[in-house]
Amino acid sequence: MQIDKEQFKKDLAEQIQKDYSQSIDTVSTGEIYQSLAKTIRYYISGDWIKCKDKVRDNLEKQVYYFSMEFMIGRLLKETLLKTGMLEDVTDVLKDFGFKLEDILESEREPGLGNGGLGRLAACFMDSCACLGIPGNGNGIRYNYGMFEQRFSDGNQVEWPDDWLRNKNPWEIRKENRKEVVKFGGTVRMDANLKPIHEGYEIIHAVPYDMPIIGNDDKTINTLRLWSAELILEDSELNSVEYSKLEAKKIEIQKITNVLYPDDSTDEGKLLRLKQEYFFVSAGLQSIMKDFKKLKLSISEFPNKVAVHINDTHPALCIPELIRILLDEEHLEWEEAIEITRATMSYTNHTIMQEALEKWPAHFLKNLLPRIYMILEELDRRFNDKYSSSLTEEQLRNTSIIRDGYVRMANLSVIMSHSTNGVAKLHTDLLKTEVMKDLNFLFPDRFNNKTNGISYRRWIESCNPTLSSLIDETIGKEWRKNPLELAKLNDYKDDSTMLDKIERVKNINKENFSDYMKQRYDFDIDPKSIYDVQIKRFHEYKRQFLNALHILYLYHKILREPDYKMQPVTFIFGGKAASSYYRAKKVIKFINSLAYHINTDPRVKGRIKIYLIPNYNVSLAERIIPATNISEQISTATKEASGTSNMKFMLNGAITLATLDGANIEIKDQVGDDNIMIFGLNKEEVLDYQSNHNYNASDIYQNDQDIKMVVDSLVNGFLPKLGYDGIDLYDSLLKENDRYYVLKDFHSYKEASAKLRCMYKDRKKWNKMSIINTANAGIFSSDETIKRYAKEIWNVNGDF
Ligand code: Z57
Repeated sequence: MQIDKEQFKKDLAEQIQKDYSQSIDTVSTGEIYQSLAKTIRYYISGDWIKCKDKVRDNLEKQVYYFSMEFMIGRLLKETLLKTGMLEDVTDVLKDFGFKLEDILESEREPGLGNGGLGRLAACFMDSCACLGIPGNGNGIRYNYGMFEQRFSDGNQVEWPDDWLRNKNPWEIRKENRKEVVKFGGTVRMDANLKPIHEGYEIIHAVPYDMPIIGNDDKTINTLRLWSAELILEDSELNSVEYSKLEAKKIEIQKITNVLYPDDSTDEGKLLRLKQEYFFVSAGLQSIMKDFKKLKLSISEFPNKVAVHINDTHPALCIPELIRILLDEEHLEWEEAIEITRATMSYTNHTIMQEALEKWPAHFLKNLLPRIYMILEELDRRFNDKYSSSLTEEQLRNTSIIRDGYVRMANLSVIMSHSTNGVAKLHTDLLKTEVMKDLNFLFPDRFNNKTNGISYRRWIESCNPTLSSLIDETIGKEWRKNPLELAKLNDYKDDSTMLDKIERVKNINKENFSDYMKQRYDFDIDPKSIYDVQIKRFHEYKRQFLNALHILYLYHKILREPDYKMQPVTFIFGGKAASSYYRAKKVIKFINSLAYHINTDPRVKGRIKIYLIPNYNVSLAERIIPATNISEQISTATKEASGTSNMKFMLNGAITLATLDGANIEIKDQVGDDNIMIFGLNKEEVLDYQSNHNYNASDIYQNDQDIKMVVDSLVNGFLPKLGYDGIDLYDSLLKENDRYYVLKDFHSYKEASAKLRCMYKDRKKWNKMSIINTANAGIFSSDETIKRYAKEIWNVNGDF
């Protein structure tokens, strides 16, 4: 967008005056941020309207991506980059005496997600807009986002994340587009066998829309987040008791008050179920309203609307659409089912049993009686149709309702036309292990869509130094077509280029080190290797393995005071679910280890370790460009895909990895020489799991190094850890090490040593680095989204 700087200056000053009744030289950076964001929002509003009109007038098919989480990160810088306003706005702010950097820092990050799943949704929305695909997000406007993580005595403490306190300047409240969501009550059949739902409670859902901006402001889509509110209709005025209003209001607002801080665990809570139905029902009702305005036959619905279910959290989309089609559009069951299946598609993000959602049937029956009736009918029809062709076991594995539980994953596969996994290995495991019986019934529905990442945020915006070097070297085309990065392969032996690659990384490392000093008063030697593991704390991700290995190095240095090694800084970042006891113990372990190592003069200049508090998108943007080694060390088969692995690779880090998730595809891209693989593979893990022949105590008893390291969890070697090592010790020896930490210990240790040793040959290292960046093109979420658009949603865009 071409802007007139002088005009923009006036508009900004005027906005500040309107917002604060103050002049620009008396407001804070936080206040400027608010007014600046609003000014930009007004600038793009014309394009936003045009885009909505175009989609409607051309009867274009639209995608609605339903997700409990959209971890969109800060928006100002992205918006300036995409609209091409970055330079002009920087100048305008300078004229007013402000630094853009400071304004950017004052934006609060919207914490509307936990981890990979939520960030993926954000990358996908970005790609849809940039590819000109009419794709909208539908989710929840949580009052409190992901908690703020602090440490006290090495323990994680959760603080509320009051992200809306200073208002969200990007959103627009649309009260006139509110919907009514019904909970509770009973259903009876009238004389014509039509269901009558009575005695329910109504909750109003008010949408807040945010623009999702494409490149060169070609397309602006909408992220619609729903908020639960008490809105009194005139008709109710006589029936509500004034004194009870406040209590009722709080009760209602509870529904969208907090984001569940659980990642990959099934939190069987009634409130969570309410959240799920709330945004599903509001979203589908509003989609249906828009569709009805088109005056088409209802059978056209799947030709104009694709609904995507991001994990099973929004799986109630299925019975909700059927409800609307039956009860409000008066269709017959067969047609309602057919339309619903043709509309819905589903992505599975995990094979971890504890994360596959199951709801107690009575929950659903009480909270959503009409929805439950529909689920029962779907289950009955499924049984009718398939019971004769399936064994009893197959039927048990596939049916929707069993043993008093409604299984959301089965529902999603049976009632959608597409189920995809998020990396090749993950999809294979779905088809051959976790969902093998459903795959037997519906082989054509299963497909793979390996995850991807947005290049706008994960290189162009967060790593301008590397981006400019790439521009200088191969031109700017890669910014539109990431596969062009492959041209960098021609420079892998060009020593000037390799020097430049090194210089860029060093600049990024210095910047990061400065930031850490200034923000956390932590000293990092920019010459040390930056070895990074940033992700949610989960046993299967094995931060524990990483930390045990650091403990091993510590012992080794104490034992061999002259041990020579490349200096390394181990950096961790991540939150543990507040209820995840063991993950919190790993955090405590790392913090204790960090205390002892960082204050011990005997290891000075060799190893340092730091767990950065409150890891989030903004921190990731600082850490990833500065990283040398990317730790992707989950137990094989457990990490569905991973996406930080792709971000690191793109920014030139070398991956230290197990053969899990998308690591395998990264290896295929860069070749065996440019990644460091270790550990058990899928076959070995599956073999241990089915034969129950893994014995962790054996390893512990027969291996001196391992014994020493494991013992020092409980023998007082780390005084700061206190008794908190006991649970971790037990996880290895009493619980037989469910994630094969001890089994993989040695191969991890050796892989790590080898990789750090390779850093000495800087030329070779830089070559590996450039090869990683050059071959990261296929992991652009643009590429992923093109496949979703063609193979699942059947929608068009400008590609
Ligand atoms: C979540 O972030 C993921 C899976 C889940 O079942 C839930 Br709940 C949350 C992650 C996977 O663990 C990653 O491996 C994957 O890359 C990401 O989803 C996006 O697909």
